[in-house]
Amino acid sequence: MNCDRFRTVFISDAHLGSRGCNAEVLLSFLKSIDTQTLYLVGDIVDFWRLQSRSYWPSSHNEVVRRILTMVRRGTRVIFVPGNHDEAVRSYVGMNFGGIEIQMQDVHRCLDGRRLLVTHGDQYDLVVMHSRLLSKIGSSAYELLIRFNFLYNRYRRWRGKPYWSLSQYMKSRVKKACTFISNFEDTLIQEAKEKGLDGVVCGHIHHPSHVNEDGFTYLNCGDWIENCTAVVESESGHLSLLHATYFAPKITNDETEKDPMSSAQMASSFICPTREFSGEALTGLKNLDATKN
Ligand SMILES: [Mn+2]
Repeated sequence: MNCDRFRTVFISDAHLGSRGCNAEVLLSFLKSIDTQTLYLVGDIVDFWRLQSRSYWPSSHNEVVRRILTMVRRGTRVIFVPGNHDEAVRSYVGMNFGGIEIQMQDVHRCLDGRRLLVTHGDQYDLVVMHSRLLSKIGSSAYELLIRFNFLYNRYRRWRGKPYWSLSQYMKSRVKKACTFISNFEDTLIQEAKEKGLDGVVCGHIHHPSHVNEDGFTYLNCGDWIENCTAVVESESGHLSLLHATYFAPKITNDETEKDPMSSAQMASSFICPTREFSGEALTGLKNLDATKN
């Protein structure tokens, strides 16, 4: 079988066991690749969903079987659990059917660069906050309105100007909008503090490839909406791959410092028997056009 060959493939946020998972696309992607190492960067199985409702169609089972087949054929598989499969975190350091479980890992690229591999939820303070908020419940809002009234009566008594609760809430929403960039910044900071050259993560379902000051941030995206994977080619080139088109989709071309052209990239990724179809090329163009 002709396969696209890689040195390393990173996937995250498949959410097997949930209805949103594009298991068929993931399965055909896994069948079309041959990689030395496969990183499962968390939220591969959605245990949260499975707890409330059992949903496990055969295609989801096929994905698991495919991964085990890859192990048997010599692929090193490392599973870095996320928050939806945090139950697996109890087994860190163990090996299941050849799949190594790690809390985090450091991947050494062919060119010597070292990348932190982590799901990323540990650095997501917003998720922790929103969990807390949902526990408090909606009655807290009424309490807050009451507090606002009493607090402003106190301020008036002290001769201070009115303090606006709604203005405060608006500023909080604005902060939520900068959540993605905060998440990226936190992870970049974390990897820099560890003396590493980059980070590969998932969790926020936002595929991304940023090269800045010699530092690389890569987010695997997900298999619900994006169907993306981070790949390291056999020549050591890192990129973000859109699995639907089985062709590399490079983001942030202007920040991409690698001298390899996208045409060269394409020829190195596409197996000789599978040519670029006009449709795939149009698809790629459309993807680029819709970006931003
Ligand atoms: Mn997650």
